[in-house]
Amino acid sequence: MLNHAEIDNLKNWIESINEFNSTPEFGTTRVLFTPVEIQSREYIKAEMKKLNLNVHEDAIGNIYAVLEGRNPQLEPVWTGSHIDSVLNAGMFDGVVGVVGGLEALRLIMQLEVRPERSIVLIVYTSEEPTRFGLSCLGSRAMAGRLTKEDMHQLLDKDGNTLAGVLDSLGYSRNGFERLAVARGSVYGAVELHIEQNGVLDKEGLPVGIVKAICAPTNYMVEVQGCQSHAGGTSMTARRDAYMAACELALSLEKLARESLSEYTTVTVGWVDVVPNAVNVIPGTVRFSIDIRDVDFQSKNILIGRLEEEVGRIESVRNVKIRMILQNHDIPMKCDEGIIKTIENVCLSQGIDYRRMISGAYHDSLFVGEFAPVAMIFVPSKKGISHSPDEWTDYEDIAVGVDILANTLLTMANT
Ligand code: HGY
Ligand code: MN
Ligand code: MN
Ligand code: MN
Repeated sequence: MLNHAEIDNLKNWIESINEFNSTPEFGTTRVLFTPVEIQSREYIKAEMKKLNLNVHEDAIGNIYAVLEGRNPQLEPVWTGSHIDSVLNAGMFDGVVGVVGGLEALRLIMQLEVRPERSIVLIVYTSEEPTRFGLSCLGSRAMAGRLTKEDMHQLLDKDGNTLAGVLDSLGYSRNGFERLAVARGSVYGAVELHIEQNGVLDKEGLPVGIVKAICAPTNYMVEVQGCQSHAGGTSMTARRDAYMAACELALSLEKLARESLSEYTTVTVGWVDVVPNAVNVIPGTVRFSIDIRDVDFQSKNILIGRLEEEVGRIESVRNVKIRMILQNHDIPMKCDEGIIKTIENVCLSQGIDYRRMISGAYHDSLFVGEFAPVAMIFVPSKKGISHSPDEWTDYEDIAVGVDILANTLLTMANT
């Protein structure tokens, strides 16, 4: 178990990273490649170098910190997470896996004998879709699911392309062609993360072991009706884009509630109403759809039914609805072997745990395409996340770090 000084060190790392925040008055905002996110990258690289880890970055800005093992030619063990955030978020999402991984490496370096395999701590670029509208850019590129063309097409709200931003920061010289990670070249990867749901908190459990990670399917929906007068237009003569959007959103919610899958969620998180005036019937409404499921087939069934609903609403409301697909990702089962290792560590440490699903996606969703993955969750107070009220006790994080360190060490000596 971590002692008080080690827990204070964790707290100091988390609070120091939280200083790099563009909305200190309202939660934490650290958007990809903004000044605060770049400063946080520099800070974490400096902390990695203080531990004598050798640090390098790839062409999309993933940061690698290597603890060299006795046999560095063996497939390494990976750990890591992200430091970018959604808007006005909490201070633990992703950061816990980065500083927890750093502390795990620090603990392992204190041991007499170095592990067989190298252990690599990774800070994945842009797990959040906040800037370019697509999640997990760094791990997606490692899995070969982000092409050079994608990087030239992904735009932020100011019209910058991801490729242009990477060029301006000098990352491209690291060779885009070296980004993809060969299947089998990583022995296994374990990510420490906050649960972002309330199961562990409610059940009073310190650790969750993730059995499967939900995958997102994201759409941008555009509803085209007819803008007209709020009073002059009778109820029968309207082609109200907003009411059509609401009907589609409620149909979507009903489909998710009826899903037979173990875990399905749907969210409409962003809405743009045109012209957004109190006495004008909206002519155009754009909104986001985020569908998550732990079962790919069930997600595809839900999507098929949603498309039927689109057709029905278009005809009864005489509107046009466009569903622009952004990503349609595949859920990831975690590796039974690594899960068993984590369970054995928990048992040997006398730490209570349960297996569970992750409703949130993580970089492990894509790392799992080329390496066996598993995740360790620590409790989120009241299940709140992606909010300034996100909280995890430092003592809980320390337990997660202890389990992570022992798991990484066991894997690195296998
Ligand atoms: O949305 C997610 O699941 C992740 O936290 N970005
Ligand atoms: Mn998140
Ligand atoms: Mn996260
Ligand atoms: Mn994540």
